[in-house]
Amino acid sequence: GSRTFFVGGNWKCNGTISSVDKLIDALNSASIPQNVEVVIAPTSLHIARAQEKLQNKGIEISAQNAWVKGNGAYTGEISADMLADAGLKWVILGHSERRSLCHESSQVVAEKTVYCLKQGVKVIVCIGETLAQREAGDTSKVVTEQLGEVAKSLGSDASQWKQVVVAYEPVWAIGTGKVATADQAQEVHQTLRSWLSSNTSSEIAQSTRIIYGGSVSAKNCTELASLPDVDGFLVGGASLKPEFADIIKSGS
Ligand code: G2H
Repeated sequence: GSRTFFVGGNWKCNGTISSVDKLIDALNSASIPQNVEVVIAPTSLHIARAQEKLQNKGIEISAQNAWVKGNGAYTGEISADMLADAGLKWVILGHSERRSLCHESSQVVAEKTVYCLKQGVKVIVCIGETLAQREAGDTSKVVTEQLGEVAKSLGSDASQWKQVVVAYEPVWAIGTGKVATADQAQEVHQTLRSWLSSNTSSEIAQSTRIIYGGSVSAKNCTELASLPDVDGFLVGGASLKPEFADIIKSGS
């Protein structure tokens, strides 16, 4: 297709100096297909270490979150200004763990998105429904409302959307080993793309990467990667294992 396949590795709150070194060593010897974009997200503490060690030019490093504003009296936070200054090209925003555990609203996620883009940091924005929402038949409504907050801010500015990857991560599939079926994933991805087409522009809908996250593994990635509206993955647990290399290959 016309969209470059995107594979993100979200390391979440995991790692030691030595495990980071080992993961980066493995990634340095991994072959990254020309047509696959690979981004890994270590913890804030481990980013500098990963930058130092990473030699594979096919891989970029991402943060897992950023503060909603610039530098200042915001104890415990990291700003997009710092990410940009450190040479980071990407940040993950609105992961469901941050939405549920840290009470981040879609409004805050949209604000963060705008701020990060302004600093020149590209955004992987996460959306997804809970099991209860899916069972109530609210999946489309929930995910389009979540994406809608971002769209309210970005409008139909294609140059802004080019810096955004949308990660659809059904909450019930995250870290549970319960991956969405191909039909379930394709249905939501298609819904999101047609929503983008109606609410931004067909150009933006066609060019925006919509990636899937939630228990992606070497076993299930090939089928998911073949779906017309799945443009890559955000991988959690499996990004800490050797199988991450196989998941990267599924995109080529
Ligand atoms: C979803 C995903 C990565 P996992 O959170 O963002 O994690 O692959 O462990 O379900």
